[in-house]
Amino acid sequence: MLRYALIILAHCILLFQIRCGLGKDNGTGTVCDCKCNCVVQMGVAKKNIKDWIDVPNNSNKFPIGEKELGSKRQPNPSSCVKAAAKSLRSGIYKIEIEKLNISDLEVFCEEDVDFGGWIVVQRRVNDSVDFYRTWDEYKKGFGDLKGSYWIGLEKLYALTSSCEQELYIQLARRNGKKYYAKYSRFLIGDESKNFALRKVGNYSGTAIDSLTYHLGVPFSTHDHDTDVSKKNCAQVHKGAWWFRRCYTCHLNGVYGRRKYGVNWNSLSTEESFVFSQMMIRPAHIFWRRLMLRNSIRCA
Ligand SMILES: [Ca+2]
Repeated sequence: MLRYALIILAHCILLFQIRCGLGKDNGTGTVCDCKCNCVVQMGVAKKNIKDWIDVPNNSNKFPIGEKELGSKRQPNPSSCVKAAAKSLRSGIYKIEIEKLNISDLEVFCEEDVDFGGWIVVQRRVNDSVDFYRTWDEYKKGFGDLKGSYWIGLEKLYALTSSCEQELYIQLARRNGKKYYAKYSRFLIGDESKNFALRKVGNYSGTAIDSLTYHLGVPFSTHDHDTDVSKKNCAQVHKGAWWFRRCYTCHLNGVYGRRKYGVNWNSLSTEESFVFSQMMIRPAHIFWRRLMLRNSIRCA
């Protein structure tokens, strides 16, 4: 009985914090409820992140784990959630990847999708960048940050293994229709595991799940065949991916080629998408920071 009472009490506290945080900051003076539209909630979320960033260094309101760095130059942030929090604009920012000893890696931060704070790790917009490349090239990364781009498996491993990440995939058809697939977790293994796709979490979105089929399999390139098929999937399909036998999605295929193109089979097996973008963002930190900020204000 006591257990149920505690569960109900915990729900009440959580609901109060959400309503209090969103309601106080939406500028309307009204308490926000489930009818709030996404635009309002996105604005509130961004405003709260911006406020948090603007808190003076000597404030005791920083979330646990954040330290004042005194007169030393502050290191670059480790994610787009913080890197783009002041401007709230999509574009190129510098982040650090501690695991690789990189202090100023330029990345593209996407601020206009699902509350922002996303690091773009893959993008296809045209055929100007060749994606039929070697293991070393896929390991290091290639392309144009503002155009077609692959961040590199080493960096993807370092980012996804440093803290829990979620994944957001955008797709667009030639007829203009847009889709998305969101996965609650995204983790790949290190090079000794051939950067295998280790976690994808739960799917949500409009694109229908095509990625979970690839869970647990290593990454393959034409010069590094690790797929379970007798053939070399990367060579046959002119790309590189977490191939199994061979794929239900392959966003690194030949741009514009219908059959071996930029494919997402649950939507269409005979179509190359004209736009794809894969993005990652820390899964818990984003919401924990937002809620902490709100709970401080409401206290
Ligand atoms: Ca094979």
